[in-house]
Amino acid sequence: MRLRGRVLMALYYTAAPERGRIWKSMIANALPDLEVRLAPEIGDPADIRFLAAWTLPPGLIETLPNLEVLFSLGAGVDQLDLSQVPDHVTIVRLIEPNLADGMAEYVAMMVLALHRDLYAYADRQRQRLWQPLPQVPARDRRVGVAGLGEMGRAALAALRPFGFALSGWSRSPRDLPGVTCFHGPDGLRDFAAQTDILVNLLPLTPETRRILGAELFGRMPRDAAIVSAGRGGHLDAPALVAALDSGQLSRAILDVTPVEPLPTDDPLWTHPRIVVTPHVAAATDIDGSGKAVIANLRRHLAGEPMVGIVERDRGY
Ligand code: NDP
Ligand code: OXD
Repeated sequence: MRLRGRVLMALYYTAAPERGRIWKSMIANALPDLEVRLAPEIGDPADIRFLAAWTLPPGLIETLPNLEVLFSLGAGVDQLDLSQVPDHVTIVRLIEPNLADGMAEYVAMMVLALHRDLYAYADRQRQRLWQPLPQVPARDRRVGVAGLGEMGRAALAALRPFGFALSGWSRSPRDLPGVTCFHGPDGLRDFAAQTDILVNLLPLTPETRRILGAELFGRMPRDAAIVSAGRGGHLDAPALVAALDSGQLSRAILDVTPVEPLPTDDPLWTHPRIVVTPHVAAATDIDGSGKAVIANLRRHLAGEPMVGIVERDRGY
């Protein structure tokens, strides 16, 4: 594709600069007329039409008068301060198959571990206790996924072959084969009441902040468990500890925590019924994400709609 005039993209790959270099060469090969500059060497800020970043350095956006598109380097956009981004700039989140595949693996691994009492047996092993637990058939285990987007649907597809009783919760009504779907705040009550293992794959928005809290836990069946791989801001950590300590919840698996990295003295590390993984459920694949951004740049430059445009009023 030939591009008209100078078209520039700045990459803010601050956490993993080598990834920026790989993307730069991928984009140069795919779109030779697009000049990519790696931050902080972005040259004249007025040249920049596209920006890719995980987080935004404060004040950066206002120095880019010709910015058209901001690409999030992740599926979520809450880590970008959207209030900094002028209305005319389109915000695009990352949608690519490797991310969904990684999430599907993580959710399947953790739901099976809870369903088959892996952590209870690990506790018993430490006590040298040869003591079987009753085995619950998958059809009697109710697994509910909060968030029926790219991640939630991939997780449900991975869980389906095991025969779990599946349900899901979203903002608007959804219809997924083999999944009992709930939506909206009223639907959340019914969804929670019939969920033994709740998998959180929501985006973080003002409506979903601290949604994993006392009210939701109290509505779930006693002894239920949660797997949270959305965002740490979804969790009310003291409420989780209280629910675990009272026996309302049996276990929690947290891939995301209110503060990341989780401070070494945080009680979530040492709670006997919490498992923490360091935000690794679905790692951004450098090749897949580069290809997804290139495909969107091609669409945009051809005047076609991009995939993954964020609706600002919804926050995701
Ligand atoms: P999508 O935008 O595709 O899906 C979001 C889903 O959440 C939709 O089903 C949406 O409902 C639902 N939702 C949003 N707000 C509400 C609400 N207020 N009430 C009920 N449902 C709501 O996002 P993805 O599936 O791609 O990603 C989800 C999140 O997963 C990301 O934002 C990120 O935080 C997290 N993530 C974590 C990773 C990790 O490694 N831990 C990796 C990748 C993503 P509706 O269908 O009606 O729009
Ligand atoms: C994402 C993430 O949003 O990795 O992509 O959390």
